[in-house]
Amino acid sequence: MDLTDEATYDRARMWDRRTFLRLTGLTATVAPLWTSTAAADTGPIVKPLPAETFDVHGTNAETRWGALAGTGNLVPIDRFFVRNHTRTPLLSADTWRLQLFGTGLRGAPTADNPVEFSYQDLLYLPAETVTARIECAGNGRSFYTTQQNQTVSGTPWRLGAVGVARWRGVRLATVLERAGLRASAVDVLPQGLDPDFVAGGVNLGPVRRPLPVRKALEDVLIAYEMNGEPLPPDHGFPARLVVPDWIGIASIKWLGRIEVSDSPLVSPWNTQFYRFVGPDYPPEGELVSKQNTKSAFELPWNSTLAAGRTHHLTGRSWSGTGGVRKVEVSTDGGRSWRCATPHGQGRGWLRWTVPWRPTDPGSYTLRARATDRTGAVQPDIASYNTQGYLFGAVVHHPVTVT
Ligand SMILES: Nc1nc2c(c(=O)[nH]1)N[C@H]1C(S)=C(S)[C@@H](COP(=O)(O)O)O[C@H]1N2
Ligand SMILES: [Mo]
Repeated sequence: MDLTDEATYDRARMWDRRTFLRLTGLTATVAPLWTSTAAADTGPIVKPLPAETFDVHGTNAETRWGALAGTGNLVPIDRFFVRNHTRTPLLSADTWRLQLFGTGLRGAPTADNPVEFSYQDLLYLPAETVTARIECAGNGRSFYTTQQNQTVSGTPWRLGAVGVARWRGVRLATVLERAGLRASAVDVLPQGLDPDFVAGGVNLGPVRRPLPVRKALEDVLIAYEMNGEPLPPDHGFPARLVVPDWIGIASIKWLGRIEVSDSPLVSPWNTQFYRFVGPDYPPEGELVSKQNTKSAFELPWNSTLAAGRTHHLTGRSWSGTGGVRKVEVSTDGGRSWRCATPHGQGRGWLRWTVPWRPTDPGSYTLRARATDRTGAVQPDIASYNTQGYLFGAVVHHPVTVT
């Protein structure tokens, strides 16, 4: 960080003082606290996981959609899903460094002698705020089994592995340029500081997945704030990537190192996982990068509704392929459909509502289907892949009317 550079100094001076104090104050007080109290006796996730808000799957916690009813466009931190390959590491912002190295940087710095940025350095760089959705590629996976009777491997999420937040941080482009990005660079490989991931007895190393420089320069953020708070430990403190519209694994948490290369990079997270594999795909599989389109009701699974009353069903639809144009809802098992009405403002997804007055008690399935801006409609059947990625078919949401 060179404060003799006039522009840099000016930005430092102009920094929103409240944010600055809050973030820097935090590094002195709160971070050591986490280190001393939480390490021994918490599970893989640090924040509380009340049963009415989360369904826990091993090291992961999914948001229960009923817990989003009545919330605004952003998912509050205490309800935001957590996807951990291993566990949340407790890092100190004081000792943390972001290290960049590789043949795609001027002078080709090595991993042993990288270009470094401290937490303070990031805070001094020009900041940007974006509202963006993060969604796990496996979101909806359980429906391959429950709706399509297919066997898939991986965490059996319903639809709660998705959330929208306001992220503040530095553009990855800014950091890459300051680190000396060369025109010949093609890929970057961001790595997390969480423990190595071991699968089937094999240590696959730190969680990491390459990203083309083209995407890295377009809209990727190195975020240090979430919904106006310093990034919470479970969501990547001190800093994480936010890669809009791409599958969640691209948004590496607890960012520690970024290799920048003038040749393509690989990791198990783009060669072994997060590929479509199965009868409909080539033998080597197909890379999963962009998210698809999904819809969910803000109702508990198997919830009970009173007959003879009007219920204002609410839900949200979202798409990695350029936003949602229209949402239709069926309350009679897909025989008839009517348009839902959008409500609220905000990016990341479309919130909608539709009135429903069930007359007769019994079991019903609610369905919502979105049309994206390209005109593509959520299908009835999702195309099978062995790891159950990108379940984009219409979900059958069971409710009981009494
Ligand atoms: N270092 C690291 N980054 C990670 C992961 C991880 O386990 N380790 N999980 C990824 C996956 S698969 C997803 S879906 C998102 C989830 O982000 P969240 O836990 O903040 O909701 O983080 C991604 N970044
Ligand atoms: Mo994920």
